[in-house]
Amino acid sequence: LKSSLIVIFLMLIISCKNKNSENIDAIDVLQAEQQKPNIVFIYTDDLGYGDISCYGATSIETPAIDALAKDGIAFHNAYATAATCTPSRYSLLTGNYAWRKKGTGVAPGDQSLLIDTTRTTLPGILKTAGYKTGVVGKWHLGLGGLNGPDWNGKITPGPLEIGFDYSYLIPATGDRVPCVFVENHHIVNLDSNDPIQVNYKEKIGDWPTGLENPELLTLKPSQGHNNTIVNGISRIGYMTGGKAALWDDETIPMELVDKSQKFINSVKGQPFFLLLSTHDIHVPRIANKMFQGKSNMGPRGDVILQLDWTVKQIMNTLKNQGLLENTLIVFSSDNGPVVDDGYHDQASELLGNHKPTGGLRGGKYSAYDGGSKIPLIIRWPDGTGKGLVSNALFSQVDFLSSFADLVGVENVANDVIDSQNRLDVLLGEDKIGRTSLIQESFMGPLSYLEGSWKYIEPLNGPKLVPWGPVIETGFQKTPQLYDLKNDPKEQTNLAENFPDKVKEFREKLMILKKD
Ligand code: NG6
Ligand code: CA
Repeated sequence: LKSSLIVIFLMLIISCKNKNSENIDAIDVLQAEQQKPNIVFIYTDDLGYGDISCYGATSIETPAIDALAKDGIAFHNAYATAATCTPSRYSLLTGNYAWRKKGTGVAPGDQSLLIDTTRTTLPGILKTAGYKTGVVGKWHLGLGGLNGPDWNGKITPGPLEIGFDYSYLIPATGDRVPCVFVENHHIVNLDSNDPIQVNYKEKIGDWPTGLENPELLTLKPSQGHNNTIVNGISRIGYMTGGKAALWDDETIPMELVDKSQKFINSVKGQPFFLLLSTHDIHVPRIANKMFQGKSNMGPRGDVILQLDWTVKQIMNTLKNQGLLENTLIVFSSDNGPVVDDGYHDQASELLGNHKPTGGLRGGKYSAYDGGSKIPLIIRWPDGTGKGLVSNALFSQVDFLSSFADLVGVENVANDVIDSQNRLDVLLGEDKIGRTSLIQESFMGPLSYLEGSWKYIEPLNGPKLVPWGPVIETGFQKTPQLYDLKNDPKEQTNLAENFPDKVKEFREKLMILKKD
């Protein structure tokens, strides 16, 4: 694909010379722009390494996602940069590890925009290269200036100020207020006679809360999530007003597919980049009627089927528009899986033999691989690497520099510290990939991966996620060292056997932290 792009550019130059024209003809430029592949990046929420059938799940079928893997490359050694959402997304969009910036842990729903509007971003780079850029779905990177979002006015800065041309957002997460969509700078369907108010410190207005009125709940919280009740579900944070703007939990995926289709259809004569950031399979897991009870695993399984439906709809849209031959599709997840993440939705009771992490240790929040080793599938439009399984080491922080290369942006500014150009990995040509990478756990230690070694820095803290989900955090007072090749489940701590390695990795991590 890289070489075919070069050929197209050469042909363009030759055709210009033939015409003996000094200025490149505008139509030729347009044609060259159109040769750049569209990019559809489906970024799922909390989907585990073992949650889909093409990554080994046997209790659930995900045919649309499996088809992507069959026609593309499935990466089995790829990592989100963190074990929670906000830092992973921050890295994807900025090309930097989030722990470099304070306050990039799980963001509250009234967080101000976490990405500096002056910095290099993935959508910004693609925009420079002639792409029309859109983001649809979960944002969770904050909105608005220092005082947070002006919910009843113009909500800015946000995605449009960091390189997106269009946005249709769940501002934070499905379990955080306000439960409304934000399109570009405004809440959708907000009635000015019923202004919206949001508060993350204390109750605001008179809407019932899960704590005070549990009898009103259709889904009961298991941890936290007992503030304002919206659609029978109590959330994190308090809100009141904006009734006409409230989303319907059961149709969120349909809404996101619809807005994605509209964005795709709106682009004319330009390549496009669509970041479709699904709410599935995050809590609250409210499957549409089409999927309720269909997985035999309860809502968590049902929303995996719903996610597969989303992928199918997007693929059908691309096919029907004749765009499949010129669209690169990426499918991945922002962090590892969690079973009970705060609501009694039978996820544990009905799990059966299903292993969301595919057997990896830990899960969402954790320093162990279950926290940030994620499925990653890339389907190239020309069939490059069709059916390949790659074990090359890859980090999502590398998309920025890799896509910059793909679209012909040669110099990425030096505010991008961590993103490496790993286009050859994404093309399936480089089978080794990164030498090393860093994983960020929630509240806790960083891990340093080099080759098949993994070092987890020593840090004192609770062994299990303190608020409920039975997940090992990775906190340990002494260093941990695992040989992932022979021990992918991180069972045997080899730190005492290899003190030199521990010392070497500790120093390397320290140097990287200072960069
Ligand atoms: C936790 C929430 C969890 C989820 C997570 C963020 C509780 C008890 N748990 O604090 O439900 O919202 O934050 O998930 O409130 S993430 O995928 O967006 O990072
Ligand atoms: Ca997440």
